[in-house]
Amino acid sequence: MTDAAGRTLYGYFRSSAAYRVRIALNLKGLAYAQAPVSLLRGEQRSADYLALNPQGLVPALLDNGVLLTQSLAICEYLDEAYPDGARLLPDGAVARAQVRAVAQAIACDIHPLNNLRVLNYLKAELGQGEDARNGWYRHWVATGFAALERQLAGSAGQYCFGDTPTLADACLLPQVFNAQRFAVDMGGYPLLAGIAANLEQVPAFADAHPSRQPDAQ
Ligand SMILES: N[C@@H](CCC(=O)N[C@@H](CS)C(=O)NCC(=O)O)C(=O)O
Repeated sequence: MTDAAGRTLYGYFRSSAAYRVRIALNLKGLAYAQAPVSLLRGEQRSADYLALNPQGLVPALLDNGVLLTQSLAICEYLDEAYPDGARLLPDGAVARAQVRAVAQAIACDIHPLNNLRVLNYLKAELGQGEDARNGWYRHWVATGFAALERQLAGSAGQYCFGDTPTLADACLLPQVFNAQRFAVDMGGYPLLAGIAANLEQVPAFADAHPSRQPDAQ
């Protein structure tokens, strides 16, 4: 399944990594088809999908015959390959490094600890019950969000960096959505909660919301 623009996103409606890429594609104004990979049914470990992405993780993006993986790499690729329209990274080495730092704090330091396969390992291999798994989840989100709340105090406007959405915002909103699914109280992070509320009003972010995807259940 490839659309007229030759672009297909392999993802899952609730995957925060796929959600980041949907936001990036929307911000760039790039049309794409979706090929849902059900994490609930374990389709990310099917032979067909592993042939595309041996990591067995979503998202993967097929763009004009080129298969790309890793959400941050995909987002940066889109920004470089399609420089017209919104920019996910600002001009200037310092500003770019600062945006990447927030994006990576979420995508590399918070999200991987709370990924499905990690939670499943805690359950199946380490015998941890639901309360322990939820405690683990909330601990790592709280650690990461507390640091971001302080870090963004110096840069935030409507969004993470001033009043223009960036790659940092494409990572933040999905992580906040994910945290709310696990009943994390956002009251302790008023700045992050406010930015997330602002982002929800931006069409590129609203259209990427899990509830608006073809595989939403
Ligand atoms: N670092 C990867 C992470 C991808 C990732 O962890 N995807 C999750 C969904 S958000 C996944 O496919 N999980 C499947 C599993 O845990 O089995 C990226 O940013 O693309």
